[in-house]
Amino acid sequence: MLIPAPDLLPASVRAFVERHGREPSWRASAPGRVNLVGEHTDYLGGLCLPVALGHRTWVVAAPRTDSRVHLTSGDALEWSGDTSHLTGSPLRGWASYVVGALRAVGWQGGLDLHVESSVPVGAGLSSSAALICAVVTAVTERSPDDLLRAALEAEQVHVGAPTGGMDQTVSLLARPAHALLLDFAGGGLPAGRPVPWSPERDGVELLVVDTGVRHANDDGAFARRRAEAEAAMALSPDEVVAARDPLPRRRRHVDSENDRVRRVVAAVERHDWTEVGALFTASHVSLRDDHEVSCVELDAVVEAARTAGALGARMTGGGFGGCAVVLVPTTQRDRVVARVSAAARAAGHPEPSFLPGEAGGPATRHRAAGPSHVDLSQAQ
Ligand code: GAF
Repeated sequence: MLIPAPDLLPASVRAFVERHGREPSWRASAPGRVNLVGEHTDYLGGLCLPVALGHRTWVVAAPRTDSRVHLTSGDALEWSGDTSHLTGSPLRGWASYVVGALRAVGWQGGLDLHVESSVPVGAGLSSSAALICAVVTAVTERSPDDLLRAALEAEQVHVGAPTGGMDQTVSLLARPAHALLLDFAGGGLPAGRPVPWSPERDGVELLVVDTGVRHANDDGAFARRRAEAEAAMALSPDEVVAARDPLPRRRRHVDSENDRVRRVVAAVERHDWTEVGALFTASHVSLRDDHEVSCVELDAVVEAARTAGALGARMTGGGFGGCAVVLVPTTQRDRVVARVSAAARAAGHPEPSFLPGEAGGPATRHRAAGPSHVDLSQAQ
């Protein structure tokens, strides 16, 4: 019923050999993520609390002796260009993330590269950050902070998506069985603190529900919301009171969401899952009504999950489609899954799918003889 997280390293190597005719020199993978709370706050110097997923993106690659860059993927997607593509204006489509990552690390020369992924694309689970982080991890050996700088530059400068930095940070720096409390105050790389996150030990699970509604962070809606929120945060308290709708609501979302992050961390640390669930739901209401980044399908998932026995639920990620996270007692999980699916069917929404939300590990280089996991968070 839950889509398990597969190990796609062997399939990636096999596909590379078939499509590029030799063994890859480098193998790496990086996780997608869900955010527990703290949404649309990273680009405003605020707080967020993401976890890495078990679902990952694998990249295997080898340098070429000519100047061709030849990219293939498990979806039969293929892109080929000259290294001249590594400079110039942003590209579109999936290859832009790979090329953006190569630009950001200053890649010189030709390259063959193959991608396999179990992170659903456009589902708000940071498939683009997982791809970028897997590429920078595969083709360079740098400190985690340098990899993070490159990953941020790839998406924000070379792809041109106006995102905040949460996704790349957790993909590169996550710890298994931990959430990562990120504080973006100060403008540079965020300060991070791992927060132990194992609700399973108390009979509670995090369930990821993919509504099947797709979106992209570079499609304009995200940028508009970001601009409004930035304008709202630049106002003094008096100006907020006098400002025209929607600015006061955007401001209220950001201020209340930062406060909820602090309260969720405190509740997690005292294992108060009822309170964590209530704060999840309050976050969803704020994202729906004040920040206006939800959609009917996400609202329906949250409502159905809650009435079926979940402790709380909320949309996760950029919104406008994508996924919800549901905090549910394990004994109620199957019932919640059935009721969420039934509600979607009754409303004529796409059939949702369900992923486990256990907190996984960070981007990793794999040695040739199989998945020997080099934990980059320990590498500095
Ligand atoms: C997207 C962005 F990429 C993140 O930086 C963050 O702003 C998130 O939406 C919303 O919290 O995933």
